[in-house]
Amino acid sequence: MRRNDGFTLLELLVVMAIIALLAGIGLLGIIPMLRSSEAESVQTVVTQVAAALEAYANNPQNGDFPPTVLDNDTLPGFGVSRNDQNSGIESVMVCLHRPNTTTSFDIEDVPWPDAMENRDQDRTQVTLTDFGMDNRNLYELLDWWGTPFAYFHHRDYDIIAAKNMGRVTGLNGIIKAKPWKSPKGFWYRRNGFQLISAGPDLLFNTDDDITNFER
Ligand SMILES: [Ca+2]
Ligand SMILES: [Ca+2]
Repeated sequence: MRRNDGFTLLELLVVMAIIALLAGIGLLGIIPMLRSSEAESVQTVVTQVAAALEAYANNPQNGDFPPTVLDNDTLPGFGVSRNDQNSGIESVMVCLHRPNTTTSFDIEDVPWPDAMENRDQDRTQVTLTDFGMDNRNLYELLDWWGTPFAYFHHRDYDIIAAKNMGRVTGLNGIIKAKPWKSPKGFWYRRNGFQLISAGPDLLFNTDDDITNFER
């Protein structure tokens, strides 16, 4: 009987160890699931903004995607002194929210708080957007993790990559963004644009980036 009790205790320990192991695996399994739901939200917003930009380009009044950098050619009378930070996403925000513009993208629909910020605090003397009192601010759209999106018009892919020009004000200072190339060496969306979230690692051009194209 004593010997049987011993085996029972050992069996109990084995069962407890297995339960602990399974619980550990279960907890580990939940962390990537949470991450992926955040990434899913960002992917949805990328798709929504991309659709709004396609509609923008298809509007004969515009005839093209927003430029990578706002200037007087694309917005006559724009007249801002540029600081070369966040230029792509600022251009997207201005183009989608210019006064009297209709767009399918509504900043209020972004499912995380504080998705719009003017982190580099650049402003202009002309009215840019229909954002009420703050319509002279050059705003950035931020991803779930607080990094401004990067945006590149296809005609600028080469020069931005060559000169390493994509400067974004991340949470911890300036980070660099480049357009993405396929493994075969072709630009993704070479006739369109690239819209890129840096993802949870807060860095661009790494595997967790969330983009408007399949990689
Ligand atoms: Ca800004
Ligand atoms: Ca990244």
